[in-house]
Amino acid sequence: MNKQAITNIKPCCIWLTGLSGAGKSTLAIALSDKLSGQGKHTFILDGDVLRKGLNQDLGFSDADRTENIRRVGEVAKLMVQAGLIVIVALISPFAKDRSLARALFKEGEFIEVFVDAPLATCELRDVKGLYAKARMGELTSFTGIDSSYEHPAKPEIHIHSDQEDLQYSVLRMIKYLANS
Ligand code: ADX
Repeated sequence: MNKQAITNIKPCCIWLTGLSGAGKSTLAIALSDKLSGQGKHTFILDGDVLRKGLNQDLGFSDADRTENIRRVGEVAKLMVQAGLIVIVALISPFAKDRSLARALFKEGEFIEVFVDAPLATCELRDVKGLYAKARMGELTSFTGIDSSYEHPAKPEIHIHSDQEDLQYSVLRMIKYLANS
């Protein structure tokens, strides 16, 4: 990937969706680092971070997730208008909510990336110990356990994070962005 290709990347919203533990935040950071290293202005909107501030009043009911995604979509839109490359990392489990977020943007500005890892893999990793808690009934409405995740039907990019090397996935995303 040459510098010229990266220079051509326009302000946009890269929307990473997938199960908890699928690797959305890791990908967001790696992509942001790569773009920032080439002088692009990026910002990561990560569910775990936002739920401690802007969205601290929200839980994990379907309605609260819808509101979470709506707010993040609106913030991302403003940031794209300000000229940033925005990387969103949210489970965003429901197709309807994701398409409402997409509808906020101009054609081509919203890039849905399905960060795909099997539930069994995410559960085995269990980085935050939340799957174990959900299995024991200490956490309810947990995505993949007792709350559903609707796979994106036609994501712009589909990443098998359990099979692909991280830097290869970053390269795939940058190639897509540079050619769109
Ligand atoms: S979303 O469904 O509304 O898009 P979001 O990405 O903001 O979710 O937050 C997900 C993060 O919240 C998970 O990575 C996990 O750390 C934490 N979390 C806590 N409770 C739950 C739950 N019931 N379901 C999913 N994630 C949860």
